[in-house]
Amino acid sequence: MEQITVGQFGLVYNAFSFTFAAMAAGTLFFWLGRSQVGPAYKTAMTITGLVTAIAAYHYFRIFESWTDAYDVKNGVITATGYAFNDAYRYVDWLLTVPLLLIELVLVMRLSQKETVSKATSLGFAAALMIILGYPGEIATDNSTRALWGTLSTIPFAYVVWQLFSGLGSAIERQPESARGLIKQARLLTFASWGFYPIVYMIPYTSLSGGAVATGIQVGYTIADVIAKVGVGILVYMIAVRKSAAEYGEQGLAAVPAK
Ligand code: RET
Repeated sequence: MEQITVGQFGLVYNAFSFTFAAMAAGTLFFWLGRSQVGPAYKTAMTITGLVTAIAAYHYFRIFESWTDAYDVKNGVITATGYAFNDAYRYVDWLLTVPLLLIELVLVMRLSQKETVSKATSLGFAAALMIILGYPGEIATDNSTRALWGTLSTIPFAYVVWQLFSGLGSAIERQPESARGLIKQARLLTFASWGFYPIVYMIPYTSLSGGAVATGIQVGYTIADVIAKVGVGILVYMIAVRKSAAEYGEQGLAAVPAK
């Protein structure tokens, strides 16, 4: 384990703790928000809450793994010998990244054929990106890290291209009132996703030891909050706005409860 300082340990500890709370609160908000949207958007809200629920569980485990990896006594920190487990993060991504893309596709309410084909191709590429990234993340030498990172960038580039070109034409068919928000959700997805490969490259900077481990953990954590809770809030706003456009401002009350 890298030798970290007590301050670095505390920073990561607080970031994990905050993120567990944000994911758990997001889950409640998104699932309760189902009652505020029309029937066509309820599945999108269910999935948005599922993403944060899966992440809340994993942040709880990540937090525990972090506290198991170090001992702080009398202001001195020592590694316990239990390695911090990076697999929780990658298993979390493996489940939630395809779901995040599916939530974006669902809220657009495309034809059934388009929904299935876009959700499948985007979901598959996202899973491949995570699987290829993992061996690099746990590698101890920088050249193995670079090799897997480069391979993972291929499906990553496909997803980004699909978000901009593939979904681009579909956006023009969305209700006028929701178009701006959908573009914002796409931009926030793009910006937050772009942050992950940058964090992955921290070991190539002049930082060393504990600063690298701290930068990676805090960086991925910030990106996760934006990608899951931030994008989720935008998806909720899109669903509310599209429901109003399609079912009428007062119309939602008239939609029979299921
Ligand atoms: C890796 C490895 C290096 C190359 C690339 C990567 C991309 C990771 C991404 C992760 C997105 C995660 C999300 C999580 C939760 O909400 C795997 C770091 C391109 C884009 C959105």
